[in-house]
Amino acid sequence: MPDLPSIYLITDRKQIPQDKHFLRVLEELLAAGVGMLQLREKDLSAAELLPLALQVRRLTNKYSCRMLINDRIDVALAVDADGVHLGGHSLPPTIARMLIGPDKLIGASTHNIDEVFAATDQGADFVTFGPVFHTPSKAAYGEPVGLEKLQQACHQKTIPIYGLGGIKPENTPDVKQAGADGIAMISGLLCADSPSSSYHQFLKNFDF
Ligand code: TZP
Repeated sequence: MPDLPSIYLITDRKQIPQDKHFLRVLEELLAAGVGMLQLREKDLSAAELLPLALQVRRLTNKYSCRMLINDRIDVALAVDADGVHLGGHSLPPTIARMLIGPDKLIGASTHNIDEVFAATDQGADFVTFGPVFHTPSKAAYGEPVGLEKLQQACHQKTIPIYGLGGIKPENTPDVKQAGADGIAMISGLLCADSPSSSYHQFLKNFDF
């Protein structure tokens, strides 16, 4: 099983406060110690994503942070990312594994225990599970699954689970208590007044 960090940063450059710069916010978080990042910029075509992915690859290399690309296995290969993160509309993990090889990471988004089992059977290395709570990021992710469902999934899983969706410093200990191996976040890190302080707070609250 890969040794994964307890915090998984997911990007959405559109949520960056207007007075801030996406890559500078990322660099602040990487310098603070974020160890795994998913570049998730779903509105970009492959041609638009590639130059951004190359810039983020340079930063993640500089700070020894693992970088996964959401959905686009081709772009992940092109920038020599550490892996891909697959959603419900992506190629299945079995096919992704054939394409990216045995040494890369495959993450999968899940919303219920059946999806966790399916992702596990298909060779994913880890899953995100959620939304656990109401998320400020968008209603598009559906109704929150809640801590109880997370706990049930965590008790039955055999690969690491990251709780995702509406994770804040104050509910982080509950996610840990439910049995999650880590927490995955967009707004909690990217939109914080001080992203680096927020990262340290999350870390403290998760690894209590
Ligand atoms: N999948 C389920 S919830 C979510 C995704 C990508 C967004 C989580 O965003 P936030 O801002 O960390 O609540």
